[in-house]
Amino acid sequence: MRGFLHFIFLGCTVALSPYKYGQDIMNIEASASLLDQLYGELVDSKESREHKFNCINEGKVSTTKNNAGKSDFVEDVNYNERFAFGTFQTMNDLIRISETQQRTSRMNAHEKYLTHRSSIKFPENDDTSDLFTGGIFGGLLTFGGFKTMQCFNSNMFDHPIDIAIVGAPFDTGTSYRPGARFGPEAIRLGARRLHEGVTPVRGNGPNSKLRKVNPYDSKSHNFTIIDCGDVPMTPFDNRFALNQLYRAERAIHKHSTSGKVDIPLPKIITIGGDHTITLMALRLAYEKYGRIAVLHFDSHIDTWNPKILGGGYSDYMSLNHGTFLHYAAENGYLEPGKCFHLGLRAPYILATYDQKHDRECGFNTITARDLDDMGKEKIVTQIKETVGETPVYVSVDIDVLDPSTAPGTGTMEIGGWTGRELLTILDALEGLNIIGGDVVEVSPPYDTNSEVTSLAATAIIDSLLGLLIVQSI
Ligand SMILES: [Mn+2]
Repeated sequence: MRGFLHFIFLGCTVALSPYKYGQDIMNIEASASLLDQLYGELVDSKESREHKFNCINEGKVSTTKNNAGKSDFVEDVNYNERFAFGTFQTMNDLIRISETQQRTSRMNAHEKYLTHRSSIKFPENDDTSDLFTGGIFGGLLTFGGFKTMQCFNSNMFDHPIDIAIVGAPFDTGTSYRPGARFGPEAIRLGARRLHEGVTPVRGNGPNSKLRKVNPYDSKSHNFTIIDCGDVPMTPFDNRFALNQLYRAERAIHKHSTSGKVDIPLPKIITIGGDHTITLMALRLAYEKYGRIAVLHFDSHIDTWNPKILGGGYSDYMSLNHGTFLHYAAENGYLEPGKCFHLGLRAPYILATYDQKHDRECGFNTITARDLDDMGKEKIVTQIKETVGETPVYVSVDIDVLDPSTAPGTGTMEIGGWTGRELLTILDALEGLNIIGGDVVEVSPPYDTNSEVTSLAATAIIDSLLGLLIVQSI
């Protein structure tokens, strides 16, 4: 086979050892190549044989024997039978081969092919055991292949959930490019390859407990992880849509937990959707856990006073993806002074006022470039010392990443973190009391064909899953 592939790649253009008339016929005859055996007439056609014949005659390929004692130009034993090449003949001679002779040769060749071809043993016709488990492309699409159920149906509340993944297809709170309503399904597509198999870099070092976590191997942990699908959110009225999300996530919290891990409530990872959706998750978290420390990975502050961003002409237009943290602070959901912006770099609108207002909303700031000066260790140490035991919600706006890493988002800002840098910081949050999180602002219409932004979001959710699981192992 080596010689045959060699032949293909060279395209008959390199003269190795030209065939000379009178040379032993066995130099070009050998048993069928493996490729011929596997694919039969698909690759071993009359035309290909004629082509090979010409190449040899014109001295464009070698007929030198290789180490295995076979011709470099591997042929099968039926060479003569098919085309009556007792001796080398010109193509004119070939054409004169009788129809009967050709038919007989072909039948003989086919008989040989049937004995050569690879065999396969199929399961019994009624055996479906390999049809309902695993596989990248089989079944309905869920995140990482997790099981799904009707999580919002009260008849299902006695079905346990420890960690819920839920989509929030909503993008009518965006100020620039829309499209994030398509984020949840795109991120699930990006998660097709997540499966059993420990990630060797999870957890930033051999002493991390994260190193042992594999969310997709149910044998490696006791969590019941469910993909609840997407919440039906109307695209016609933001107020009603956000209320739908709130009620859906509230329903998830009504599920029992499995009892196999030490958590009081199901924990929720929300897939956005534009960043407005986080307000509903924070409202729910506050109702269950009290004031929350938000780790807000984003290039923008998102604490803008609605009078600055949105115009303030109506309540409806005031709540959007750049003001939701203002409302979270105003409603008392946030633990003042224990919240962080991470990766910040976008311009303010009214710089002095925006910064003052942001501090009043309770936030500390670590900019994108602070990573260069402080490094991961100092950043994470500052976060952990500040947050302490406070319940933590991790909200990741995909625009915290540099546009080269995540172009598929609504409001790109140059100079962001790479995927590796973000994952390194996220994994370093191991040890915090994380009660939930989200990934938002993935806008697939602006993504590349290779789904690079969705893939980044997939990895972030993977990291969040690890952080939730590691607390109970
Ligand atoms: Mn944001």
